[in-house]
Amino acid sequence: MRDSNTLLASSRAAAPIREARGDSACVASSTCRALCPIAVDHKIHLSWSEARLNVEGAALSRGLHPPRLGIFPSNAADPRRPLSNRDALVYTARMLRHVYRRAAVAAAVLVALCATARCAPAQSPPTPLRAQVIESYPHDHDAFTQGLLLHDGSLYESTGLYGRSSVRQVELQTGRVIKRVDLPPELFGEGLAEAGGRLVQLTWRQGVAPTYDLATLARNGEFKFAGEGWGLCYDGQQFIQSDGSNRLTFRDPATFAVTRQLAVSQEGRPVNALNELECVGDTVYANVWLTDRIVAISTANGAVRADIDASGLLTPAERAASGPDAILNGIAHDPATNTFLLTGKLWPKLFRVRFVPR
Ligand SMILES: [Ca+2]
Repeated sequence: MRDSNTLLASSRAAAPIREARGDSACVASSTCRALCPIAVDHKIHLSWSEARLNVEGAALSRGLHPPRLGIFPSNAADPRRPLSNRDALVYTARMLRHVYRRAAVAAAVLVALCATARCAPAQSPPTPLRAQVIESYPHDHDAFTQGLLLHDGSLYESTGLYGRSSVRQVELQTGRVIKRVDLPPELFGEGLAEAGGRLVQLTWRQGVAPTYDLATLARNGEFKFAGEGWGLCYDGQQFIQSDGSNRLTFRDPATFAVTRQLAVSQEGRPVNALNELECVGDTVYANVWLTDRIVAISTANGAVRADIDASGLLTPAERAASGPDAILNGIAHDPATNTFLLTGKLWPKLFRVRFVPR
């Protein structure tokens, strides 16, 4: 298997195999989905840059350094241009040749099975849900909430703004701050997650993520990272980070090194401005910045599974009194009741909600 043309020729020759098996068999195949990220994604009209992101993520997850792939010539295409079917086939073949070079023949058959428009499934619309309020609690209306999490029944919060950023342990029922550590004035606090008895707090543009002892909130280290920090959650194996784009970055919990990246889309369109996150199983819940919307994202393929309307939590009077910066931002899952705690920047209240059909 010397080049992509050989793979392409093999793919064309194998087309009858696909037809014989039927599209549904291929669509249902997890192997197909795992090995053909572009082929599956191109059906939902990812752009070149987004497809590249997913290929690089696939390489990282297999221990390869993305630049070694070299499958996307820098001047090959407008990065915003949607992939055509042929483009997807060519680059899927090249990706597979690099990632699975020892199994190139099998890869050629898989390309044929997976990298066709009819084989790859379109994204189905997300389930429309809304936030049904169960209970509300007081919340510090001076807290510019950037991260929220519940761990063993204790509520932790990260706040932002220069000179006002902090990490707090908060009493849920009263909103009373039990413990608080302020950040230096040059750090702008962002997302917060817990792993192995340690809290990790992102900062916005400072490239540093301070860590804290969960019991005392004493600062006990820091990670360095590139780019902007927005939301952060921990899925039990890896940190998952947002940066204001439609990209989720998976990070090693011990080193914070990037292990995978995933483009988030809804019915083929990128969902940008992903902000505060909450990991629940194989789903990431994300606030969409400047909106009352939360999206539930599959960590398998970046597709939005549910689109949640969280408007109407504050009354119009509460909203008006809180100012224009008082936007929804803060999701914490309570596994004991399978409910969610939601709040916002500078909000006077925190809500326990259930996501129910609209
Ligand atoms: Ca959270």
